[in-house]
Amino acid sequence: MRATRLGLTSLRGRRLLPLLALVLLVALLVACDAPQSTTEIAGNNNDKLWEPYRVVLVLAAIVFVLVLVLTLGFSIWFRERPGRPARQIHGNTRLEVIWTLIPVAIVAMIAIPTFDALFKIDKDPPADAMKIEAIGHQWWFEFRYLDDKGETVLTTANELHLPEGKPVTIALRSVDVIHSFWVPAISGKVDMIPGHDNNISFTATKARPEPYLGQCAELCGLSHANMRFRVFVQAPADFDNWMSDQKKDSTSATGDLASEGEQLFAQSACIGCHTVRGTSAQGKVGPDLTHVGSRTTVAAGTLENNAQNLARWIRNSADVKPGSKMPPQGASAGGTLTDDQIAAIAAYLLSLR
Ligand SMILES: [Cu+2]
Repeated sequence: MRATRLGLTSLRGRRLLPLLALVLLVALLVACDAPQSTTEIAGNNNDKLWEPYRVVLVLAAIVFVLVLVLTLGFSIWFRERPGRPARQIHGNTRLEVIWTLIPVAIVAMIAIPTFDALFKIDKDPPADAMKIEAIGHQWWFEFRYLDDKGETVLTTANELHLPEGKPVTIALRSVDVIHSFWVPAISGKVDMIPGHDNNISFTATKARPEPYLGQCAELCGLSHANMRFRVFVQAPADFDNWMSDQKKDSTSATGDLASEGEQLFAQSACIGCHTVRGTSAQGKVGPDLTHVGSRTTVAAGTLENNAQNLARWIRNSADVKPGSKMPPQGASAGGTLTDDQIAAIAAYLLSLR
């Protein structure tokens, strides 16, 4: 008698375990910080995308519960019992027609709000929309701010600043393979295709001090996962200040280490690929470094921007970003610069604010 009771308890315990694990998992997921969430609406496109998203969510929940209940129910109600064999059924035209028509109706219910939202998003931007060009590179984003004639007034990399409440239109391009521009909280993703111009237009609606995280959303090679960018949505006056600061050429470094770094940089291979406006560095292959010290991250959003990480990047960028196109500069990795020289160049780059 005692043994039976013990046996029952442990059996019930074993059945409860998966349920408890599921509850724990849900609790953990709910507590998750979601820095790249499409449910956080910080742009007018996401506002329109919410309608079809909600329809899909509700329909999916109904289908999930219904299928689960019926599957469990049928397994129990029609199971084989002593003296009653399970019924074998082959084909039922009426049922088959019903379960073909139901999904057709569901797809139609999803399609109507989806197309409606797509057409709303695809509307031409207003004539006074701010013009930006975003160019995908393996593996970083180049951003160019354009004037009314389409001339570049400012080039930056991996950090996009936008004024709150002002419409922007972004021409999406690529210099190598297909990439995709995606800031989940602000707008849906659009591909950046070599030789073909795509566009995305939206208005960022919520300024905040922390950046919105963006990510390349098209598998584009070894370091695709390390191809990130940040979007800073600012109050219009703050954005204007940022813009006028960024438009200025760089000034000479102050301090011994940074000055030494400035000289080393001007004589190094760096200037073949990078631009620092106001200096002899006019390379166009890598990111524009004119105000690199003012950015919050290096290596396309992978590392915090500080002297240590900059030095690590210069020494051997592939150590941070596998497959990186920037050749290693540190003597220890096959380059020509000593650790002291790299530290000086990192100090110079940080001084470019
Ligand atoms: Cu990618």
